[in-house]
Amino acid sequence: MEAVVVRTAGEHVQVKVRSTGETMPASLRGKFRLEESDFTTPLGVGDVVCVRIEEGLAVIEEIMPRQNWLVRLDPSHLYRRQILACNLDQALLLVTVEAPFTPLRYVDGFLVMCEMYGVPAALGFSKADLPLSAKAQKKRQDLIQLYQRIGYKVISFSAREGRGINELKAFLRGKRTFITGLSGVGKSSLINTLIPGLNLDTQPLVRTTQRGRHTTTYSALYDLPEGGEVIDSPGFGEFRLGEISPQELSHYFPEMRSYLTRCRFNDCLHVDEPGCAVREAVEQGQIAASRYHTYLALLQEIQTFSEQ
Ligand SMILES: Nc1nc2c(ncn2[C@@H]2O[C@H](COP(=O)(O)OP(=O)(O)O)[C@@H](O)[C@H]2O)c(=O)[nH]1
Ligand SMILES: [Mg+2]
Ligand SMILES: [Zn+2]
Repeated sequence: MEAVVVRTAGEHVQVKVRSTGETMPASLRGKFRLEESDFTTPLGVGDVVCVRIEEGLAVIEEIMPRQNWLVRLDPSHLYRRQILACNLDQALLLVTVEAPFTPLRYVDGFLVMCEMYGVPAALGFSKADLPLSAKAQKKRQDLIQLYQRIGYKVISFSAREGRGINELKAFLRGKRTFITGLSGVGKSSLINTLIPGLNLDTQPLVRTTQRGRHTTTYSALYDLPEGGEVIDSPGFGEFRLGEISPQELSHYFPEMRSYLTRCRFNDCLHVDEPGCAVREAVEQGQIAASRYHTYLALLQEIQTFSEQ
């Protein structure tokens, strides 16, 4: 029988059987663990699987080929990779400039990951109702403009007041969307707004640090009332990239692509080589300095990783 993985929390998996719509716990046969031991778990939310039902338990016999996936390096193991979600139409990162503070490096890391795996990415600037200082307000506006100019879809919204929610609903309708962002950005609050009656747990920020608490410890897929599905996830702290070469990296920055053929050396890494068109574009303001800084930081991380 065919089923879809609708929840993963470490080894604990739940599937929804296609024919009956029933959700039940699932177990993985040992062979999957051996075959894909460089992964933390061999499957992710959104995977299509073949199951055999045994006393209320779905025994997973096969994982069907994936259309795409999002994968990061597992922060708790040097070489292991972690599947974040599979078979996605798009991914949405929630961003806040304050409460909690979302580093740009985090935003760009997410966007590069989505580019690597061919998943269309969008940004949701959440908590639009929060009063911000003039400086923070300007920063929020500047960032929205920066990412729009690069070509990413950006939606500003408030789960609390409803501002922007219709635009979000239109964006999500009929699609399967992976939703992520730091703890406390409002992922579960948004999903509760989209799906009345769901009542996912939400948690106030830690007052002194204005950071989120880890409430959601699993990834789970939910059906939207107007069609489509969203995947809620724990607040991943970082998106470390595996399986990527230094030469490849700049191709995952869409605004750099048109300059790449104009560098003097065709193996230019855009660090300190003479005649680098990317660096020139940064100096002239055509490529944002913040994006270039992330590029350099990611490049260093990749080079360190491949030397290990
Ligand atoms: N002011 C305001 N607070 C929000 C909004 N959305 C979420 N929050 C608050 O932010 C905190 C974290 O929300 P939660 O949904 O648990 O974040 P998650 O960790 O990303 O799932 C909670 O105190 C929420 O009430 C919003 O649109 N406006
Ligand atoms: Mg949550
Ligand atoms: Zn260059």
